[in-house]
Amino acid sequence: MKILTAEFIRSCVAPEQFPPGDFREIAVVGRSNVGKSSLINSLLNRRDLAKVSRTPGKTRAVNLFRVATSDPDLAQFYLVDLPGYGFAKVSRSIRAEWAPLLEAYLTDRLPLLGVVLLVESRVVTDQDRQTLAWLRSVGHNPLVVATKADKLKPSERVRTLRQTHLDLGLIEGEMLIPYSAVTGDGRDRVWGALRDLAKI
Ligand SMILES: Nc1nc2c(ncn2[C@@H]2O[C@H](COP(=O)(O)OP(=O)(O)O)[C@@H](O)[C@H]2O)c(=O)[nH]1
Ligand SMILES: [Mg+2]
Repeated sequence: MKILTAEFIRSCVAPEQFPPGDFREIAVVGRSNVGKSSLINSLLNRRDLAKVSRTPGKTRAVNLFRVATSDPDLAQFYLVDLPGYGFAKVSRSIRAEWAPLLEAYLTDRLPLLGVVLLVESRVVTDQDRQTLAWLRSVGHNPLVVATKADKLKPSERVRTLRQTHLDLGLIEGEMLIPYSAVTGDGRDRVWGALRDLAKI
């Protein structure tokens, strides 16, 4: 499968700014700094389409990227970079402003085809578990991806990923895809899962 085009469309800070539902959408969710923007760039083979930040909590908007692929099932869709949760460095009032946007998007958005939940390999937080539970409670079955897999020592990789799977409360057979935006590890598996999602 080829990425034919990938372009930034817009940053939305209010539901009125969401597109009219012309294409299906796949949203990327996860705590701030987990690697959402890096995963989007890596999936799309682009260096800095989505801004990668060293300061957690900078992305406060819903950022839409339109992607055209050579895959007939996926064809064109929006990849959606959502604001991260768990931003220690952002004030409560600012956080209160965009949590409703995030919730509204994830519960009411008709073109939303699927959700990719990112967690960091080895570092599962209560907020990750709560987000997974909340996503399920509103009817999503997120594809769970463990980012920064390149940071794992090869000798510990299998054990650590199994522990991450366990810490998330995933059950036998539920997928946890290790991913590295640095090496491209997991990229094919994630694209495969997105294609499967589009077939349904
Ligand atoms: N080693 C490693 N670092 C990563 C990876 N993905 C992201 N990072 C780093 O983690 C930090 C946060 O990444 P970013 O994509 O901005 O996270 P976001 O806040 O979830 O969008 C940046 O310093 C990235 O360079 C990865 O796969 N491997
Ligand atoms: Mg980001």
